[in-house]
This record gives sequence, structure tokens and C-alpha cells, in this order.
Amino acid sequence: MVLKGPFVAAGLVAALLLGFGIARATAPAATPAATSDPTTIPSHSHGGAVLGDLGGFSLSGAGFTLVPAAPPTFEAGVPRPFAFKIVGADGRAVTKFVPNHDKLLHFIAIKHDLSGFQHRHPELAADGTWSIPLTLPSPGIWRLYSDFVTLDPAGQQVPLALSIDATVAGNYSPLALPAAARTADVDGFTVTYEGTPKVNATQPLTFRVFSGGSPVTDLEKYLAAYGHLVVIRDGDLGYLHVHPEDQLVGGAVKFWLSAPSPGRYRMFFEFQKGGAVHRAEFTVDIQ
Ligand SMILES: [Cu+2]
Repeated sequence: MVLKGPFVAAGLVAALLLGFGIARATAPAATPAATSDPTTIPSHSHGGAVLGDLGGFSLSGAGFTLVPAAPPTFEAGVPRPFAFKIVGADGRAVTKFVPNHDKLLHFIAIKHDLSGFQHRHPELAADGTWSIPLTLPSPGIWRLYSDFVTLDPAGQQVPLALSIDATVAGNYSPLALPAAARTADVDGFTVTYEGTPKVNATQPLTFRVFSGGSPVTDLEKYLAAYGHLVVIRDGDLGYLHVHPEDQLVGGAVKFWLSAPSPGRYRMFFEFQKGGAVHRAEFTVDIQ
């Protein structure tokens, strides 16, 4: 099976995108998901990463560096433009990005206590400057991830999640991570998930959305997928961005996930219904 791009869904069953380009695996085309042994799904990785690797720890990766236009210091609740470039090994700003899921770059902000999640899409200027008006609502340290695909000098696609920490001065009162739960309420919807993530074994994770007690089976595509799952590890803010199977499965959104380590994670499941994007959040303890 040829992996053409970071978001190519391969095979009849499952394409797993783990680490949003840090690593990924594809399922054998002819293996029905219900009967396959998930541990036999072959992994395929690029950039020296292996299946299960997290990203988003560093300013630099694979010869590319995130360079902010100004130190990322914010005042709580005060909007401020945040601008940055992705600079290549040649010292020049990257201007070529490969579209993935309808965008050239996905920008995620989250506070170190795993609260305040934002998923945004900055604007790219011709000189390679990305910019976005950003409001960080409360004091603390915030991690800002830039998740994109670019090309190396040989023209090969390089998926990366680079990050920088921003500071918001003031009294930081970290929120306790909510207890692990399989149900979350958001915007009048109840969202549940089935499946148990395991370490180094690819497992299905299926999210269902309910409204007024009835299943919502006509979710809409958002950024070219029926759902997006960002998973952040508690303790080091390691970052995964996973995409689901191409089609809904009985109205549900099915992902494949291999956890990189035991620990606590916060999962952010985004879905669209009625033209609006909603986000359900779950804490999960992975053994
Ligand atoms: Cu995005």
C-alpha cells in the first residue's frame, strides 16, 4: 500500500493517522475491522518517528523551526496578533505548505493544565508569515502548536507539529483534570465513546453523538473528515492529531489509536452538526 500523503485514507477499513503526521499506520485493504487483530496492522512511519510517537514538544523538527515574530507574552483576555514563521535549514521562511484537511496549517492552543483548548487556522502571507489574532483568557503557560505538512529539499512531504509556549502573567490557578469519563456534554449534545486505547496496540475508538437522547447519525464533514481527535498527554503536553475512517460507521465516527505510553490524556473530539463545530472533551487513563 502506497502512502501518498499524510491524510490519505488507505484501504477499506481503516487509515490511522497518529501524531498528525508524526507517524501513521495503514490497515491492510482486505482486512475487515471487526475481525482484524489490531496489533497486526503494519506501521509505516516517516521522518524517523515510529508509530505511537507524540509530537508538539519542540520549536524545531526535521530541520524546520518555528520562529515567533515577537516573544509570545500575552495579557489575560486581551486579543493580540500572534505571528510566526516556519524557517527551514537554509534559514529562509517556508512558503510552501501542503494542504491537509482543507488547511495549510492547523493551530492549537492549550493551557498547561489542559484547559482552554482552541483549534484555529492562521493566515499565511506571501513572505511566509503566519498570523492570527489570539486571545488567551487566563494566566498561566499556554502551548501553541503548529501542525502542518511541508516539503524537504528533496520534495518529500514532512509532517510536523512544532510548538512554542506562551506566557500569560497573573495568578495561575491550575484546574484539576476532570476525572476519566466516557460521556461528555457539549452544546446540548451528549457524546460517548467506545473502545479502550492501549499502549503500542492499535485499537478502535468510536464516538457517538446524541441529541435529546436520540443518536445523531447525520454528522457533517468538518475540514474534510467526520471528526477530528486531538489527544494531549498530561504531564508533557505531547500531541497527537488523529483522523477517522472516511465514512461514518452506523452514524458514529471511528478512529484507530495506538497510545504511546501509559498515563493520563485529554481527548478533544471535534464534530460538526447544523453547520457549527462542537467539541467534546474526555479524560482517559491509559494503562
Ligand atoms: Cu485545523
